[in-house]
Formats: sequence, structure tokens, C-alpha cells
Amino acid sequence: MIGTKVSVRLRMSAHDAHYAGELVDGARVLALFGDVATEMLIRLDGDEGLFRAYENVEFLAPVFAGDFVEVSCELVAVGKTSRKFFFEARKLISNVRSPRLAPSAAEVLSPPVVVARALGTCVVPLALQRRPPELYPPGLPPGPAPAPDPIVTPDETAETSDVILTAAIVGAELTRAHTPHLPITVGEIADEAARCREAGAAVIHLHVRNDDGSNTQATERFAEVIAAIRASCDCIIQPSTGGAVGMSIDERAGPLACRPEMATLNCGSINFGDDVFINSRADIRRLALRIQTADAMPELECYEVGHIAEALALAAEGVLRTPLHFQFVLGVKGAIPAREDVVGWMRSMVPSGSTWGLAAIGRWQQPFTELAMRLGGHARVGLEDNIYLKKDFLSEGSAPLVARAAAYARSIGRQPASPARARHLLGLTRPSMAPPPK
Ligand code: KMH
Ligand code: ZN
Repeated sequence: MIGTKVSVRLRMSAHDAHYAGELVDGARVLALFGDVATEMLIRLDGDEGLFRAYENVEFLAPVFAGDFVEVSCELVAVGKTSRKFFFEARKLISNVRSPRLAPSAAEVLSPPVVVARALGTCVVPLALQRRPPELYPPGLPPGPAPAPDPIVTPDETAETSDVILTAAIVGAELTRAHTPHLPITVGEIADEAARCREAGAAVIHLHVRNDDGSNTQATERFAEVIAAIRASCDCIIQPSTGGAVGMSIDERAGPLACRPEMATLNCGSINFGDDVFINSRADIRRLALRIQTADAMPELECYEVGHIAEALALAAEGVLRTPLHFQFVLGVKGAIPAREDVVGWMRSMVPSGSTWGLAAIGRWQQPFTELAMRLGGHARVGLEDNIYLKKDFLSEGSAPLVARAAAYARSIGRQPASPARARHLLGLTRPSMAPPPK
């Protein structure tokens, strides 16, 4: 039920324009938010309900008479009488308004431009609820519910309000030919980690390079970089054990000798673009045991639904300790694509008490990490997965991508977790997992 969406699409008319230059007022957009919320309440409860409060209303771009606008509302939390929605209005088509072109000249905006966002809470009094049982979680009876209760957050835990933002700042495949903003040297990587911390990241997902930019999983290089990051910020450091395609398992395990707090565990094989990223069952098990021996927490990278099943099987054998932390990696060419139904499916497999985050590749990074945040998950952004801040505009490092994700989290009522808070949420506060002294 969380994630249910309703939308309307309409053209703004001259009647909607309120200000000079045929500018539509923000109140008109809020009225449309009210309309989609009303439809949603009718679908959920058989009643129009009442709007109780808005939080975090943002007007991000102007709307003019003639614009085609799509307004959507997504259910993000449910209480006994309250329903919390995330609203977004996007401009799909706009008149060109150029003195050199006819006034009727118009263009399709690709991608659409987000013009407003908000969080809002509506209520349907108990006596008016006519809820179809299939729309509500098992255990809630149809018809009027017995007693009010506090709002239920998307993943039904009290702690989903903080978002753990992971910054993937280097990667293994990226080169300076792709982006001049790739950090390579020890100092560059440590500075970028500190900038990401400042922007809201709690975790640094780490690959390292030799000074010539080539990939390495060498313990010594990781030790140097980890020491430099620890001197510059308090982030959780999560070295890669995936390394670059083609490396041996022993080579990939290099950073574990640095006894990091976390380390990635890739939970299956995939076609990785034109390459094959091999993680046999035996390899995964060996690496998982080495991560456990290093007393690190694995970040379970899942590029396919079956990878989640693999991780759960290892947990059942005791090779992975609970709680688990999953990272869904969507949109790698050759693996599962970034689609909303995929996210719904993958998160449905995460056992209660465990946590999940989402990393999406390329142009999917922003919309899918935002979706994850709305659904109560965590998010990974950064140059490893996406080098653009917007179309044709390179991000100057990973920090701007983190800052944008942090701003989005706040706009939907969630806070970017500090590293200390993230340690608590992930269960990294076990004495044996305490961060090593600086
Ligand atoms: N470079 C990819 C083949 C990880 O960090 O563990 C693997 C990767 C995953 O980046
Ligand atoms: Zn990686």
C-alpha cells in the first residue's frame, strides 16, 4: 500500500494565470495537490477526507498559462486516521515564448521540470472510513478501526526518519577521461570524503587508485587512504571487496586487512556492461567469512533479486550476522533495471529489523534514490554510479550529488543521519565494531 500513487495531468489555462506574464500562482498548484489527495483518499477509504497540514512546501520553477502539468501524490505513511502523502508537480510541456517564434510554438520538456513538491497529511475520521480490506496491511480489520494510533512509517520502524547517505566517490571503472572531477590521490580522496560528510554523507564507499589513476585493492594503499579520511572526517568507511572486474578474490580482499567498519559483499554474478562480474557462491561465502573475521559489517550489494535470496541463505547458515544491510544496485547494463516495481519486490524480501539502501546507475540515480528515501530506505549517490548533476552537466565531485540527496531527504521530512547515528541504525555500535581511534 505504501507507494500507491495517483496523478492528474492538465493544461493551465488563462484563468489559472494570476500574476503578470501569465504566471500561475502557487495556490493553484496547492489546490491540485488537494485534488490528487482527495482522489487517493476516496480510493483508499471511500471518503474525501480532510487536509490537515502541509510540511516542506517548495516552489521550484514557475508555471505559466499554457503549461501542461502532471501532479502526483504518493502515499508515504499510514496511521489509523492519518494518511501522509508526498506531492510533486511536474511541467511536461511549455510554450516557447520567443519573440522569434509564433505564440503557439511549444515544446515537450525532457525530462519534465519539477515545479513544486510538498509533504501533506490528510485525515479520514474513523466513523467515515469505508476501507477496502485488500488495501490495508494484514491485521487491520475492514471498516472503522478500533482506536487511534501513531502514524506508521513506511517500513513500520520508528527509526526510518533518518536517511543514511552513502557517497561512492571513486569507483573502479571511472577515469579522468570520463570526468575531470574524479579524485585519485590520497589527498584528493580524503578531501572529497570530507566534502561529502559536510554535504550530509555518513558512509564513504571506497575504491582507491594508484597515483597514475589505475585501480588497486592493495592493503597499503587502502591503509593510507583510510588514515587520511579518518583524519579529515568521522564517516563510516566502507571499502570495496568487489574491486574491478577480473580481479581475484584474494586481491579483492586486500582492504579487509585494514579492519574497516564495513565492507561490500557482492551477492552474485552479473553481466557488467560488456564484462562479466563473477561472484560464485563459493567466492561470496569466502569473502563473507573474511569480512566476518575482520569484524566488519558487510554491505550486501544486490544487482538482482536472486542476490537477496543468496544473502538470506548465507544469513540462515550463520555466515552473515544479522541485522543485515542491503544495497540494491539498479540499472547496471546486464542486470536488473531501475523500475519502481523492482524496488517494491526487492524491499519486500528484506527481513524485519534489517536495513536497505538503493544505488542507481546514471540518469536513474536521482529519481530512484529519491524513491528509496520516500519508501523509508537509505540511498547511495556519487561519481562511481553517476557523473552528472543534470543532463550534460558534470557534477564537480560527489559532494553536490550528496547535497542534493540531503536536501531532498529534508524536503520529505527525513534527516541525513550523522555517522554516529548511522552506526546506531546499522548496528555498528557493537563494542567489537567501534570505530578505530583516529
Ligand atoms: N567495480 C564493480 C565491478 C563493490 O564496490 O563492491 C564492483 C563494485 C562493487 O564496484
Ligand atoms: Zn564500488
